[in-house]
Amino acid sequence: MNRIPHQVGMLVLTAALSACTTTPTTPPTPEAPPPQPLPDYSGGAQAQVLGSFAPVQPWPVIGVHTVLLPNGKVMSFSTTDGTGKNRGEPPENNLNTGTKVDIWDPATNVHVDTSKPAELQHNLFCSGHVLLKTGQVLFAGGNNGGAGVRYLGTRTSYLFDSDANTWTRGQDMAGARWYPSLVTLGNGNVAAVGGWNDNPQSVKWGNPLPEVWQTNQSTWKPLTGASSDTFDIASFDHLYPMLHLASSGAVVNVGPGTDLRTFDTTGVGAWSAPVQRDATFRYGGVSVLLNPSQVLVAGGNNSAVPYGLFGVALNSAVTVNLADKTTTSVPPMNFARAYHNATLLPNGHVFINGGNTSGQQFDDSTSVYQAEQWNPQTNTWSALASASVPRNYHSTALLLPDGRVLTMGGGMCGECSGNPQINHSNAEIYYPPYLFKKDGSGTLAARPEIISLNPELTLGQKFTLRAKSESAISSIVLIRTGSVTHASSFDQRRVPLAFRVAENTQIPLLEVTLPSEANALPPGYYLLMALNAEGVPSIGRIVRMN
Ligand SMILES: [Cu+2]
Repeated sequence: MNRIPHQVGMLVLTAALSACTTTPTTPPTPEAPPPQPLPDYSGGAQAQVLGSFAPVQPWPVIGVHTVLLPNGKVMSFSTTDGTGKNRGEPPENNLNTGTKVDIWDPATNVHVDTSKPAELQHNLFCSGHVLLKTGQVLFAGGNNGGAGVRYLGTRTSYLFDSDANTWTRGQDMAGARWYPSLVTLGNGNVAAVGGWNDNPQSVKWGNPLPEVWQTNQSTWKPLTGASSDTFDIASFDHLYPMLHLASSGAVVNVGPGTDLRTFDTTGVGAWSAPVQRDATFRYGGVSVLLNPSQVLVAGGNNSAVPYGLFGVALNSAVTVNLADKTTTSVPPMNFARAYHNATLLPNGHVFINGGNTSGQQFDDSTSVYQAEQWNPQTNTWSALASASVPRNYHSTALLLPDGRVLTMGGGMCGECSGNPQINHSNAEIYYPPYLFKKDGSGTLAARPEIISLNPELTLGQKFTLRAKSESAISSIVLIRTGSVTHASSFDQRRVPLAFRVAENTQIPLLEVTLPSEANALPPGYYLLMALNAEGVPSIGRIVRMN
């Protein structure tokens, strides 16, 4: 995937701003260079149904955290020494040791070690992170070592600029966070919620005070009216809480505890009274926004104890209506899973991989190798291909611009009780069924190609693109660029777009209309993909919603 050159982006932005939003804007010429097609790949006769995992490839880090950058490259990182060996050290030993960071270019398969201990002096292992509308990645909190039976968070924030490859320390937060979640709001600010504090003496371990990163000012604003202290019983919902921006503009917490709560981020902030989602804790489960008012919550460990050490993995799944906070059961997954990953695909299916059935954190002996997907249209799960490597606690999955899913990591267990082989510094790239011809040949299908595009978009705007395709384009979607860790995919969102054929020429000109609601399409970066009549997606072009 080639990046959008900055100069082109600026020219296009100027053009977009000067154009009336009610008339189609003209695609820029010359357009950004088109992305490279995938090399030949054979997935076997079943690939059109099951998809296919490519051979395992080594990875320079254990991919505990991963972020798709605006240039189409993939950042992944783990703790300082790459194994987690020092993750339980006391703070004085663990501070100022930096983070091991890798940046991988899917187009060339080249890795670059981007660890910069002079600039990044803290351990971002166990932080929360999202890609801001500015193009910088925001990191909040991290690992400040262990204290007795538990870990401590950090108050630090960092910004990574992928143009300059530089790290900048941001304003410290009011409180520390280990395992926080971040969620982007409709105005482009980012709420940071939960995580454990940095006070070894505290009875309650969770950080009860949400804060909002004010993107334009680069400052944190504590939301003093939204203390979650009252529901901090076992700090359970402070460990990577499942948060989603609803169409109302509020954030809804759908887990991993049993309750649903609405979080109003305006003014000083407020939490609504809880409503029960279902009776089971779902630590290590996944939650996926299906549309602006509905979330799928699947699997997890049914343990009321933080860390989920004494539960058992669940196969059950529910959907939650974010508007009225009602819960509906959906059929169970094919496998019970905890610490799995969920990835929204361009066709709207939810791809699930990894996890184990025991629900024990570093247990590879009960790994689920077979992936599966949920089709929200038919409300059914279907089994997919099997991976070769366990992907459990500390594994990640990320949709690549080319429509494949990068699955990696797992482990990072420190001394691992003498079992270091559960540290998986490798990756397997999954080719979903839509990439293959439907003739049983196992070879890659011809793909639509977006050949002309304005990479800077505005809410409510109509814009045009040209898409080359052997069959008619059936859908055009935006998928938020991914930012994943600990079974959480922050801000994951897929937005189908209305479009019409404006010029039925050999390479048709399509006029696309963007939603006008910022809460349905928050500012930031998305993959724009066009799917043909057979459901084959184009390679995604990275665009920015302003
Ligand atoms: Cu962790």
